[in-house]
Amino acid sequence: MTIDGAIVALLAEQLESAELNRAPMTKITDTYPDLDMDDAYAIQDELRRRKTARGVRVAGLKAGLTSQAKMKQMNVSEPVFGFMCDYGSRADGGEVEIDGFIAPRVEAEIAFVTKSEIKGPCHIGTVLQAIDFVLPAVEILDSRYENFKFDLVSVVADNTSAAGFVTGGNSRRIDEIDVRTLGIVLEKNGEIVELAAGAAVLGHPAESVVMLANMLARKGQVIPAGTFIMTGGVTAAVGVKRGDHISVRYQHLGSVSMRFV
Ligand code: 0L1
Ligand code: MG
Repeated sequence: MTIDGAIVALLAEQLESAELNRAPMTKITDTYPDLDMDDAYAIQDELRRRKTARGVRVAGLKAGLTSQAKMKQMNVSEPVFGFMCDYGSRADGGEVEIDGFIAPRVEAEIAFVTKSEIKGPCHIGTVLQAIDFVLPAVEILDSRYENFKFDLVSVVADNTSAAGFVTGGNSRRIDEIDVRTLGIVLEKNGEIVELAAGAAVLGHPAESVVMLANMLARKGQVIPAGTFIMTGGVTAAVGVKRGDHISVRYQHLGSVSMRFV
C-alpha cells in the first residue's frame, strides 16, 4: 500500500459523499498518482464499513470487467470486484428514478446464489457445486467520477461503479442449463442494442466466482452460503436517459425490464 489509514478514510468519505449528493469528483489518482490495487480495495472496504455502520445491508457481491466487450470498452485487462447495497435494488418491470444517479448505464448479467460457503483457492468444480441457482440480473452502473474518467484503481475504490440492480425472470438450477451457451438480448426502447451468450464472461460465468473467491482468500475471507453474486456484464454497458425502457431477454431465464423516469 502507498497511503495510510487517514487518506483511505478521507478518499472513502469523498467517494461516498459524491454518491449521496450525486456530485461527481475528480478521479482519485489525479491527486494520488501512486495508488495501487491494495490501496483501491482498502478504500472500497472503508466505503463498505462506512455504509454498514449507518445501517446499509450488503445485498450481494459483484465481479466486473469480466467480458472482452467490457474490457475493451474500459481499455483494461483484468476483472474487478465490489459489492451491492440493499438500497440499490429495483423492482423488475418497475420505474427507476434517473435523478437517483449521476449518469447511469445498464448491462446484462448472469447472477448466482450460493448454497454453501466457497473458500479460495478453488476451481470451477468447487464453485459449480456451491451454486444453488442461476438468475438473470441487470446492473445499473454509475461512476462517481466526472465524465466517467477513471482508471482501474480509481474504479475499484469507487466500488466498481456499483449503483443498482434489477433481478427477475425465472431462476434455474445450475445443472438444468448450460450457462455458457445461454443467449441474452438487450433491448432499449424496443430495439436490440446488445447480444451475447454467457460464455462472454471468462468462458463461463462461474469463472468470475472462482476469481472472486481467490481474491477474497488473499484477504482471509470466504463467500458465505446464500450470497447473491453478479458475475459481470456479458455485454458492453449501455447509457440510459429519462424515458428509456430497457428489456433484457434471457434464454431459459425469462426477462428483466425497467423504465427510467
Ligand atoms: O460491473 C462492472 O463491469 C464494473 C465496471 C466498472 C467500470 C464502469 O463503470 O463501467
Ligand atoms: Mg457489472
